[in-house]
Amino acid sequence: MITKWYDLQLLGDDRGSLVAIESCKTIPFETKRVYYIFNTKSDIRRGFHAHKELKQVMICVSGSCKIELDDGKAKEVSELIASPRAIAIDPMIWHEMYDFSKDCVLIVLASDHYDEDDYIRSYDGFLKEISNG
Ligand code: T46
Repeated sequence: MITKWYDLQLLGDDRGSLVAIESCKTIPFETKRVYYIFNTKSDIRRGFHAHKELKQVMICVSGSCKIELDDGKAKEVSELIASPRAIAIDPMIWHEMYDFSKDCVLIVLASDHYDEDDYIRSYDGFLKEISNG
């Protein structure tokens, strides 16, 4: 199974909802970076890379989009909808996001600081790395 979900606890009361994410508790790594993706056009596809070492989880907090995860042998597509669920983007998983709704907001928690050298941006290069083990 390529796709791994983390079910986050929905906390809240009659004032509204709240979700808390704690490093090494709710998600299995220490978060060193948080970024968010929004205002993406519906006909845009983004991602098109895998990470060598970086661990990430992605949460859709508004709207929806799809994500395709590819381990070099099989591909799985999931729909992300605003909910207390996080999807794992593990190292050496090629990923692409698409079908963004206008109001889609994705929050991503990452295990390390930004490092372009950690990206594999060529699909052929990704397949080569996978086959080299
Ligand atoms: C990922 C998916 C899910 C930075 O300077 N710092 C950062 O922390 C990030 C994430 C990006 N950038 C720069 C690099 C590019 O010039 O922002 C620009 C857009 O990033 P990128 O084209 O990589 O965006 P996506 O949506 O294709 O990929 C992003 C993350 O980069 C990536 O790690 O896994 O979201």
